Order: sequence, then structure tokens, then C-alpha cells
Amino acid sequence: MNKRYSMLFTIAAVAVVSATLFGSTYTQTQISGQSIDVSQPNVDLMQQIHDMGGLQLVMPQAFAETNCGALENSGRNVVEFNVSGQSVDLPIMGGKTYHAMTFNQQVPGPTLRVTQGDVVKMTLTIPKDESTGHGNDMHASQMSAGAFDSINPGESKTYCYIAESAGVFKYHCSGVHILGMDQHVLSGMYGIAIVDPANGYKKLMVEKTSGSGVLDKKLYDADALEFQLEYNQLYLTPDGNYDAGAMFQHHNTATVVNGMQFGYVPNEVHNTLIKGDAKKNIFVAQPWNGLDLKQYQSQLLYVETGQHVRLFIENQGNEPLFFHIVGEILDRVTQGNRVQSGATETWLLGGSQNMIVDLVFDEPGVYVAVNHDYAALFSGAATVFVAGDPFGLNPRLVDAGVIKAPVPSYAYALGNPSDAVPPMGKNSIKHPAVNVHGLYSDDRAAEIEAAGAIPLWKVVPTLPPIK
Ligand SMILES: [Cu+2]
Repeated sequence: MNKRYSMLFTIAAVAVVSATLFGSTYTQTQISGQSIDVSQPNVDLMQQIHDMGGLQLVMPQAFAETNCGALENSGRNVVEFNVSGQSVDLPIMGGKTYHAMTFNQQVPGPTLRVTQGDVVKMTLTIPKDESTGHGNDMHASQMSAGAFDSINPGESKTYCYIAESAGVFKYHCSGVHILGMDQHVLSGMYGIAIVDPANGYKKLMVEKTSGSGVLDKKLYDADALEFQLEYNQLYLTPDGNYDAGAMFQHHNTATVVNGMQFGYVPNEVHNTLIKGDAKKNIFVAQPWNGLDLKQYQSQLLYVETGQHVRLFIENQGNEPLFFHIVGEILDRVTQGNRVQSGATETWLLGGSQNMIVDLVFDEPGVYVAVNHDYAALFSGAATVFVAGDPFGLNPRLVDAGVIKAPVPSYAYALGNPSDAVPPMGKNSIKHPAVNVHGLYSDDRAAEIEAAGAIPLWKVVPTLPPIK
């Protein structure tokens, strides 16, 4: 913040106003037409501006502090968010790896979840052996990446802000003094912060006509089963390095959802359950098929029919996202905390845009969430939701002892993938089980497992055979 004092502003009208912000004097300028050196604020200057008709500005408390000071002791709930900038090699479709840059050895980075009004205390640490510096820009913080700047290997930097506005917000590496930001973000250094509204989420009203054609309004409780989906692209050379030339031409190598192409499609377990043969693929693309792929084996997203489902969606990439779910209608689309649409088929998100989709899957079935741009869809943006028990597996799962009684979704038997499940928030329904899935390094996968997610590659071979 002190930088603001030392800058010579060419200003046009008026208002340099001092306000007391956390015990320090803060100066704000507006444009008017004369030069004032605000590095030397004094009473005469303030009086002069006041006489010119200066405006009284009240700065939002959300203004971030690079030295946490008063914000940390403001009496608000303080949520610590510690991330580490680390380059690691991670797999891509086709059996190769690429040189990923990550927060905490995972792509996307960990999701921060807070309630509107909380103070976020964010610390970025760069290990000594990391090959490059990194920066940070959290869009929820209302602080520019330039103010955070970047830090070098072996260093750590903390800042605090109040999560003032509800919604979904991107965070990302800002490169080294902003340079290389594209490379760092498109190589994996991105994530989201979910800021729950202070008063919680709203109930969901779904209007449909019943069989007789009568308008049927159904109100669902605000509590919902939640998922997070982050869309991005990879621009890679054949040896797995970032290809800036390809990026400038918007010529991507892959479209990824939560870091992986086709990360949420059936795998050999589903093939076995449905076709009785692990090798008989039941979906057009099953690239991550096999228990030997451990945390990278594709997993499906399971929901119950008639359940309020909430999706937090961020376009982290360079290309538009035409979000559509085949066979479904998006019952409500919210951006920030304002409803944008209801009963809509597809919603468009540009780069660094987000939305919250609320919907209810009425009928048992398989529903594919896609980027309705065919290039994106066919290069990775197909995400399969399974609602209810469309394959009639309940009796067989009960017979085999996998579950004790019929269940309303396969999540009770197989769990939902950890990288698609955000941290619990104000109106979250707990998932019946969570399995280890994601573009995690082995070390990170072990941490996710230690936190309670089930490693299916270890558990599935121990299950009794399902006939
Ligand atoms: Cu970086």
C-alpha cells in the first residue's frame, strides 16, 4: 500500500482524500487536470483539495493487505490458505507426461472455500529446489497481481484480504513479475475460491409442466450435492513443454476438465459391471482405463434423481466454454450472487468467467456435460454424470456385498472423485464417499488418501466378484 504514497499521480480532479484505514492514512486519487505530488501529503494539500470540492471516498475494507496486520485481528473469521508453487511432471492422455507447474502438486490447485466476510490469509511458498519464481493473483481479493508481485525459490509471502463478494473466483500464478503468466497458468497454476453468500444459498425453484400440461412448481431446499469443474487447454510441444506459439494461434493440444482430458468417463470397473467385460468399452473415449493408472483412472460423477445438484464452474482457459449437459436443462445459472438465467440449455463462459449451475436430474440416466464446441468436446471436454441406478445394478451390488441395501446413487458404492468435490460449505450435502482421483502427483494422491478419500485401485481388487 505504501507504494501509493510514493507515486506521482497526474490527476484530473480532485479528490485526494485521506481516510483512516486500519490505523494508517490512505490516499485515493481521482482524475481532474493538475499534477499533485502525493508522495508529500500535507494538511495544506488536503485543504486545497477540500476547497476544490473533493470527494469523500470510503475505501472498502476488502482492500488487501500485504502485511496482514489489522485484518488478521479484525475479529472476523480468518481462513488460512497455504499453497506451494512446484513444477512436476504429470501424465497426459496417450501415456506421456508434460512439464506441469502446480500449486501443491495438483492441477487444478486446491479449492479455497470461505464464507462472505471471512478474512483469507493466503501464503505462497516456493521450495528451494523449484526452478522458477511464482506469483499469485486471487480474483476474490481485489488486489492486483502487480501488488503481490512474485517471489523466488526458497521464499514465502503472505497477504490477507476480506472475501467481500460472494461467488466463484479464479486464482492463478501471475508468473515472474507478470512475465510468463500464460505459461504458468496454462501449465496448471490455477484454482478457484468459492465464497459462499453470507446468508447461504437460495432454494431452487424448478418450473415444469406435468403430464397433464399443468405448470408444476417445485421448490428444492438450498442444500445441494456439489461438484467443481474447471475448464482449460494445454498448449504443448511433442516433448511436453509449453508451446507459446500454439497459444498465440489458439491452437491447443488438449481440452482439460480439472486438468485431465476425458477424466470423468467410464473405466474398466464400469465396463465389468455393465458389460461383464473390463475390455468392452461402454463409452466412445475411455483413455484412462485401468486400475494400474491409480489416481488417474477415470471416474464418473454420481448423483441421485430428484436431488438438488450445484456445480461450481470456472473457465480457466483461453477459449470459450459453451456449457451444456446432454439430456438436461440448466435449472438456474448464477454469476456472482445474481441469477442470470433459468431453464436454459447452454451457458457461455469466456476466459476467467464462472457460474454456479443448480439443477435436478429427474430421471435415472447418463448425462454428459460438454463444452458444446465440437473441437473442445472431442479433445477432452466430456464429463459423465450418472443419476440414480440407470443400469439396474443395485441387486447385483447387494448380492456381492458391496452395499447392504439398494442405494439412490452409485456414489454409495464407488464414491465421487476427489478432484470434482469441493470442500464443504454453507449448504453442502456430504458425498456418501469420495475416491482418490485427479491430476495429482503420487505424493499429493497419498495426502488426499490420508485425508479420507478411498484409493479404488487398492479397494476394488479386494471386493467380491460381481456376477
Ligand atoms: Cu508460477
